[in-house]
Amino acid sequence: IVANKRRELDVLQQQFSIDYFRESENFERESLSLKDFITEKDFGIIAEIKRKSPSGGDIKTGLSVTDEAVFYQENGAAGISILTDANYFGGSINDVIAARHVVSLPLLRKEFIIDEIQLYEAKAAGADAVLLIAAILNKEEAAFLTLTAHTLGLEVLFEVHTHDELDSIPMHADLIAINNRDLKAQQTRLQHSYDLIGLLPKHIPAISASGIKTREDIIALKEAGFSGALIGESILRDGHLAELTKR
Ligand code: IGP
Repeated sequence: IVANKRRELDVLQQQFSIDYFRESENFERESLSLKDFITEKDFGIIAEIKRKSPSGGDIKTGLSVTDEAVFYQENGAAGISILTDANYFGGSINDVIAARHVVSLPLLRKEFIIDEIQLYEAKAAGADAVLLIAAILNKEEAAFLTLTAHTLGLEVLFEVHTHDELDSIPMHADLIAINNRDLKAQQTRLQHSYDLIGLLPKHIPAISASGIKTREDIIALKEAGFSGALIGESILRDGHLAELTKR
C-alpha cells in the first residue's frame, strides 16, 4: 500500500503544489476539534465511511457519501472518518470535500500519510484532523508530520498496533488510536485494546479502532478507560449507529 502511495504522490506533486492548496477557501476555515467533540461526550464514536477494504471486500450501503455523512451526524457520531485511498479502499479526497458541504461534525481524513503535501491537501478539502499511522512512519517523520499538521490547524489521531510502536507516539498527538486489526493476519481482536491501554501516555485521550460491533463492546471499552471508538464496517452494514451512541 505504501509503495503504491509513493507512486500516487509523485503524480500529485507533479500536478499540484503546496501553494495551490493554500489558495483553497477551506484554508481560512477554522477547524473543529475532533478531540473536544469526543471528550465532551461520555463516549465518542467516530463513524467511518469506506466503500471497500482489503479485509472486508465491497461494503455496499446504498447511500451516497453525503447521505451517509448526514446519517452519521443525525445518529450521534462525534466525528466522521473518511477513507480517501482509492486503490484499496475505493475513496477519494473528493469525499471529504463533499461531506464538508453537508455536515458540521469534525472530519478525519483517513489516509496513508507519508508526505506533508497530503496534510495541505486534507486542509484544503475541509478536513479537521488526519490519521498518522505508526507502522508506516519512523519516529522523526511522525513528529514532523504532527507539527506540520498543527501549523495548519489539523489535529492528529495517531494510530498504533504493536507494543514497539508506542515509542513513536508524538508527545503532541491529539488522540491515540489502538488499532485492533492485525494488518498481516487481517483479523481483529478487541482484547488488543485492553492489553495496550495501560501502556499509553495518560495525557492523550485514547480510542479503540476496528472490529467494534455491539453496545456491549462500547460499554466494555468505556470501562477500560477509552474515550471513544472508531467504527466502520459494522455500522455501514447494520446501520445501528443510534443504538451504539445512546447513553
Ligand atoms: C474501522 P472497522 O473494522 O470498524 O471497519 O474499522 C477502522 O478502524 C479501519 O478502517 C482502519 C484503517 C486504518 C483503514 C483502522 N486503521 C488504517 C485504513 C488505514
